Amino acid sequence: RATGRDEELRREEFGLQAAQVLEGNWRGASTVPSLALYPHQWSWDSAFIAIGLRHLSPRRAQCELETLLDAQWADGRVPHIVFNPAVPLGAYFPSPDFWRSSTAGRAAGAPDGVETSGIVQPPVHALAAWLVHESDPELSRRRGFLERVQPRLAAWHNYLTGCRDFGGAGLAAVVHPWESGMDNSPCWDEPLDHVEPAPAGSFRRADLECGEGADRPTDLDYGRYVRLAAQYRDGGYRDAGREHAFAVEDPGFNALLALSEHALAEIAAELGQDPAPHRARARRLTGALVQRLWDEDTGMFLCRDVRTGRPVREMSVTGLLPLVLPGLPGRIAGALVHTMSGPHFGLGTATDLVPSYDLHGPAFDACRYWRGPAWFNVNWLLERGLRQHGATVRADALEQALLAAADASGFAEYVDPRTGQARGATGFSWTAAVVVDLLA
Ligand code: 9WN
Repeated sequence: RATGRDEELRREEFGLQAAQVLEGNWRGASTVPSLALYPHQWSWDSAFIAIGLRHLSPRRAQCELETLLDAQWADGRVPHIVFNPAVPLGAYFPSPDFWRSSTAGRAAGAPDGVETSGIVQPPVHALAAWLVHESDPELSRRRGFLERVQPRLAAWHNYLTGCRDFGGAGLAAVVHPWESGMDNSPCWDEPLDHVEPAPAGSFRRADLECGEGADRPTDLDYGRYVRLAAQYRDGGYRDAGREHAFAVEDPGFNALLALSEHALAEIAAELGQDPAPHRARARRLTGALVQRLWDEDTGMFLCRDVRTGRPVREMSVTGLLPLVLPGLPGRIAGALVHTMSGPHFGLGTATDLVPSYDLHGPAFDACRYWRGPAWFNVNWLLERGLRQHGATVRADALEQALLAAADASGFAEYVDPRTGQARGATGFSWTAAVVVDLLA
């Protein structure tokens, strides 16, 4: 009994530490992912942060999402960074003077009052909004939270399904590796191969001043990121009528869009509207994912390079993320669980958390960002996916592993998937947020 009590106190203490991380990273109307490395608001980070914050302050969680949505562009895109004007330009690269949203993005409807980037990140926001509502429906109704965010979330999804369906199969394409949220995933090596990097010395990487070089993307990666972003900016952030040097259908990105469509259906029903169009879109997206990106040989989803029409034969965790979808055919869900637990991702054998990339892949690197390390937001999604498809024992084990790794690593940004050793920043917001959510 004494042990049980100790355990309870330990959990309580751990929950308080997670809450302190979120409190320390709160900037008055939104939360930074990490104080030194990412001193502005990031799009998909804020969605995960709101999912944690809702247990501490539903009011603040609503504010987190609404601050982000206030920076939405008129064409519906939700920018991947909302810049804090109080932060010096040199603190993060690329800074507002690179993106120039309020001038270069004018035709696409960038807002006037705030500087943002011009690219997007995975659409987890409607899911977050629904979960935030559920945490305190009374407050949410009183404040008209869903009434206010719903049109913006719908416009966001319309942008992705309307303006980004370059391949014509009903899936949204990303036009920059940063848009996937998995910046230097080996999946982008081939599609990036032809992109001429911006000259070394034409930009200064602020990330290397606070991050360990071996944990971060390479200079060659950055040269290409800069080239692509500058081209997109110089084309007025237009999507149609131009050839994109990088255009990829990413299974994780599209799975999160479909999952968020399910959330939009819940939101519509709560507001007394017809949920059917959202359910139909979620089904269409799920069908397109299966039809277009499922790969029988690897037992997972693969990215597809829209420019060449070819699948990218790299096993990245993004290809496991469709497990979050309730409407996934049982056969495919079963195969994903099998792949996750097999030699390539090693869950339950070589690893306790799912790595970001194939443990035996040629590009595997246990330290370098999205080329191997395990990430907490992604594992939180996979835990939900396992539970969704009835793999309760595995989901429980993953939940425990996630909590243990966050605890042992000081809420790290990511960890070595084999040892759990902290990599990147510590005191990282979405890591703390998913801990708060799992402990609730
Ligand atoms: C570029 C903030 C973001 C995350 C991304 C992660 C990293 C940025 C960077 O940090 O990307 O957007 O500068 O490396 O890859 O997923 O949202 O935490």
